[in-house]
Amino acid sequence: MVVKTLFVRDVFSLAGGSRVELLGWVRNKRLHGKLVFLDVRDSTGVIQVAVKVGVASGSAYENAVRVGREAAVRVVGEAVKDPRAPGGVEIACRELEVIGDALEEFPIKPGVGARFLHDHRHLHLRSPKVSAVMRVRAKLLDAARRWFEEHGFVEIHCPTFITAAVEGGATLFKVDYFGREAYLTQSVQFYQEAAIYGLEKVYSIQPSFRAEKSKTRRHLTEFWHVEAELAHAGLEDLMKVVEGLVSFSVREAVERSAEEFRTIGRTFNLSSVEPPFERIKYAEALELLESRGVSLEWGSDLGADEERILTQQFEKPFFVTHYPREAKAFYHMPDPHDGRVTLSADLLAPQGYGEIVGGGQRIHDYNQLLERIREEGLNPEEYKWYLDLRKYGSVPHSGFGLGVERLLQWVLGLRSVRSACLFPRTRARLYP
Ligand code: NSS
Repeated sequence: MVVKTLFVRDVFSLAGGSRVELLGWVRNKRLHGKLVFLDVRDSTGVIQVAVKVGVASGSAYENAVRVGREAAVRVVGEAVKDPRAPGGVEIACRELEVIGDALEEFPIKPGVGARFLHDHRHLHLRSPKVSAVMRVRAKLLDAARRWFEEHGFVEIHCPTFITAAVEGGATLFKVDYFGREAYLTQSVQFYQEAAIYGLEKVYSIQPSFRAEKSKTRRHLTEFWHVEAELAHAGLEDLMKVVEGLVSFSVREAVERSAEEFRTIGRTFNLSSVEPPFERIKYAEALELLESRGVSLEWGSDLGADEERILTQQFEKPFFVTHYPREAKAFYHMPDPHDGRVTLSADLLAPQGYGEIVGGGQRIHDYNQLLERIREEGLNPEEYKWYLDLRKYGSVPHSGFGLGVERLLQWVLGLRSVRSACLFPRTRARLYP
């Protein structure tokens, strides 16, 4: 009889004695004399396999007794209803082939600490929880791409090696580029600004690098950055884009991931991404903080502590706009009605999570940009091509960057952005 190889998920809907074949890994094993229970996992779930003397072949029983956790196996048997089995179905095993044995005892066991898990991330990736996070991540980015495509944005791919800072020199990673000093990109913004003159609306999904020295739950040295830039757009247009993108992508990812959310143990209320998102000015944010007993000096950027306290007062993401010039990079457009502040907007996730998006309107006037570069003590020579963009048909334009791991941290309720990455990179972690 020809038996079709199935996924675990499909076996659950098949119970009733059908002959099935599965390819999976042994997650757990319980020995009860002449009966061995194996929990066999594949990418779609876990199912109990009962290997019983008399039902299973002799070699199947021997293999079940000796096989180690995380060995790769091929199981052939009948899917039968059994109310005692998790999920109500088990496989009555006939044949058990060991495809790849576990050469040593699998090191990940219940009770090992977070550090141990990160040191063994290459093995921990097999856990259903990590897989669930990666699936939600993929769905989120898929939804983001669909949103951009439906709204006329063109995906572009920008270089990683760069010659001048976008977001300040303090977090630049230096690399030796054939004897010249180069850096890893912190943001593809400047390249996107160049691209809008041909394409008008562009987006990119690629890694950014920052030599973040402090150890926090929100900072990686390599993170995935969703960035977009639009010609002929001001601050309000930009906020509409961010609002549309974030609400659509999160709703789609949540609606298509019910099982993953169950695995992770997270409930996410979709009303918390229902547009519109509130907009408050930086000055109002300072007042709100003051009312909570936190005083922040005008001009300082909101730090992690301030954002935590501020966002605890919100149930939905909200924009903080009009940051002071001194809190933002040189390219931000000063507000024509109040030169102390910029036409900038960050999107903050509620309930203590904090900033997930940073963006705003760019200076499009050549002289104004040159003046801001000089004011910041930067060398205009290093920004020559960027300044060039303001010489030929410059137009008002805006853009933003969204941190993929930050967004996932909030949506999935993760303690740290590290859990949102396959292999996180931080100051302290470059391995595995
Ligand atoms: O520094 S940002 O606020 N803005 C920019 O880089 C702009 N040049 C983007 C643009 O307008 N095209 O970073 C944007 C977002 C920020 O809100 C975070 O969500 C994320 O990028 N971000 C990070 N995530 C994880 N780790 C680190 N270190 C990090 N830095 C920024």
